[in-house]
Amino acid sequence: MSEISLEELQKKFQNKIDKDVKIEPRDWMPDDYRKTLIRQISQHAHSEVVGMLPEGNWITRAPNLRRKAVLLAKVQDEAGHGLYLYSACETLGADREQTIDDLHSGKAKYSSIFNYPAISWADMGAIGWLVDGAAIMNQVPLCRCSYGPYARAMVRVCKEESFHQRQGFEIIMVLAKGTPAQKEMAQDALNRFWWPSLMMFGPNDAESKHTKQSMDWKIKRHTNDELRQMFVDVTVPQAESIGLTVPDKDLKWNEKENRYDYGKIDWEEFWQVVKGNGPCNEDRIRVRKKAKDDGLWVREAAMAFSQKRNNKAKVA
Ligand code: FAQ
Repeated sequence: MSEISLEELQKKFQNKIDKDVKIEPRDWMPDDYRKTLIRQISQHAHSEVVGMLPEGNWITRAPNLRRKAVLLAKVQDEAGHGLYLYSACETLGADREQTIDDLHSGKAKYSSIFNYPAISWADMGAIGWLVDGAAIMNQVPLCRCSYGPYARAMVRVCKEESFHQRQGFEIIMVLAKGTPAQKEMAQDALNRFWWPSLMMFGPNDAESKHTKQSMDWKIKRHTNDELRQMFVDVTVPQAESIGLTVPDKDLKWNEKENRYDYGKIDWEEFWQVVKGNGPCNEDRIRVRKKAKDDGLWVREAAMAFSQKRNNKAKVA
């Protein structure tokens, strides 16, 4: 059988990208394509898992049984998203243990948004409405990502995120229509989560070092600024419809461009949070490490059980 040259492999790969044919785990792919996917998918997986913490804190404090059951299901969904994503990452040859160790050592990133504290029940509404809302805006286009396992994982993730977004909006809407104190709580949550939610989309296009290449490879389908703009355009009318005010004095409808103009994002704050200096960074990693240590006996027991079953099967 004749050997396929590197040039031919690259051509075949590019052909698939051009024709929107998915790249699958056993297909040849450029090293940098693989590296970019491992970076993005592992960061995404870490975000889902660290993202369980702010809401997880409120499960025991939910105001009634219905709210508790819904929040519990939502947080469990995020754990599931982490699992699909760690699995997608493994199809690229990444080692899951190593990936998680990189999170714990501070080498790997996760979304900046989860380094902000959730201090009131209204924050559960704001997280579902704004954080899941931003996540959906970013992830729906990822369902068309060129890498098959990531794209397919995103289909289910987006369905679940859309339920999360609605449950969050319902919480905030009920508070916004409640007593003056409840409305104030809802407004306060919006004030604290608005700007960090806009930061979730990443640096401005001019500062985004990966966007151009990721768009060429059809991993990303929109730039960071395009997605941020779509999020603002969809979310501002939602806030208005429930009588809340978006905390941006420069926010204005731009008739000519058919979109909102919005104020300047504090990029200094963003990079400080990404570098580990946000209000909750240390605590988030401490809790994740503890969860790994505390769960060791469960993993050992599962391995021992599986070993025992394998041994029995061999004897039979
Ligand atoms: N936080 O060149 P770009 C969720 C980093 S899931 C921290 O623009 P790229 C569900 C970036 O990694 C939320 N770091 O990078 C949920 C890069 O650093 P590196 C997570 C950030 O990859 C809801 C550097 O800055 N979603 O919320 C952030 O082209 C509620 C330069 O940036 C995903 O991960 C940030 N916000 O674009 C769970 C979606 N932004 O790696 C629980 C998939 C950028 O060179 C409760 N990811 N950086 O060291 C993506 O779409 C992309 O990776 C972007 C960044 C858009 C996040």
